[in-house]
Amino acid sequence: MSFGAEAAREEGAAFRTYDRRLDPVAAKVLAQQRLDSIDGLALYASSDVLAVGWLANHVRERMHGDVTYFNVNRHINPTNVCVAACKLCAFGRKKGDPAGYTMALDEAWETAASGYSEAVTEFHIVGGLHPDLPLEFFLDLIRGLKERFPKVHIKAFTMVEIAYLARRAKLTVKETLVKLREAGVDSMPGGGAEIFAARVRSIICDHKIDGEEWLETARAAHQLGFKSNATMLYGHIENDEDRVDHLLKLRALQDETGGFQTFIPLAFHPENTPLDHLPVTTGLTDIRQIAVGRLLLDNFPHIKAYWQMMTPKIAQIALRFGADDLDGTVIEEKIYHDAGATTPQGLTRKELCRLITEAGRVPFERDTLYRAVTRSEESFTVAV
Ligand code: V47
Repeated sequence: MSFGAEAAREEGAAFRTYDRRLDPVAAKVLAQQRLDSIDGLALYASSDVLAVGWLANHVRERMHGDVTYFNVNRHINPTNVCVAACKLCAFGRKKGDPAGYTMALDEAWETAASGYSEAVTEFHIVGGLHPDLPLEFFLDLIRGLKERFPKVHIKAFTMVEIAYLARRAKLTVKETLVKLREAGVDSMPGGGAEIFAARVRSIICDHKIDGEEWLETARAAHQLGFKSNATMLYGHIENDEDRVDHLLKLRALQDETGGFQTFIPLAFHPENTPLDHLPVTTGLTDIRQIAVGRLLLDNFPHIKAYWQMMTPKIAQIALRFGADDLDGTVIEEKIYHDAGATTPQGLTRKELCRLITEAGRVPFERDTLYRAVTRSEESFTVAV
């Protein structure tokens, strides 16, 4: 007897549900037709979460078989000083707060070098909207990293940070992006998208750029040839309509630019935030969010179960509910740990491979652009 994606296809595994509202959704998914907002709402409302997961897994296996991606990365958060004071955030500090920090350039470069002996292929760099650090500081930071680590891909700055840096430097977003590219930025992470709905945004992150500007900044980055990711923060005060609206806006931009690589749903962690009266999300909500993301975002190549946010246990289950990526070793995480996360600070390659293999999937070490990484001792080669 054989197992895995191919075996399931050979055996003609059939979709079954006791929720009749899922039948038209399933018919579309199996016929590879695009889902609409009504379908999205049915997926969120269905109590048959296993059926929702089956459909998402079907799409995931159609796109990737059993392959499951991970990378060896290091997070660097140069500063937590931030002018935005978002209610969703436990990481940011006002200027002058004793708990605020800002790395000197040397410190940031040393941080990049510290961690595992495993050679990282990606630096993931995000931080607060610092009122005093000019664009030039960040350009020097990136130039210094490229000089010291020329082989490492630099995935840096959310659309929110880019829009802020542009405004402070009195440049257009495009001019700012060109400068960042010249300094060595290779792609952008997906943060800051939160939920696009203005009603929700005005409560959870009222000082951030609005949803339109986030999308506009991502559009500009994609037009310049950058790849980026996209996130959605769920599990706070948003409703299913807001989630569907968010996903369909991402899908529409992806139709236009093709610049998104990966969708990463992020569960809200309320601890140490002004919204700490809200409950944490449950495992089923997290799993369903992965599945709905896979089903609505038919033009996104990858869906990431970010283990730091979901816990390794739920992320592992997500690999059978639509996710094909676990993110990476991370090494040191601040944003979720300030908000009460109890996950480890990092995982080794071996631990990530174990999670993937035990889920019946095949581990694939990727670089940021999803190319295969092959290793010998401490060095690595990217297959191009
Ligand atoms: O933008 C902040 C979120 C994001 C909280 O692109 C919170 O590969 C939950 O974007 N509870 C930053 N979420 C993280 C991020 C990310 C992570 C991993 C991989 C990638 C990628 C991107 O974290 C923020 C915000 O949406 N966030 N505070 C909180 N209390």
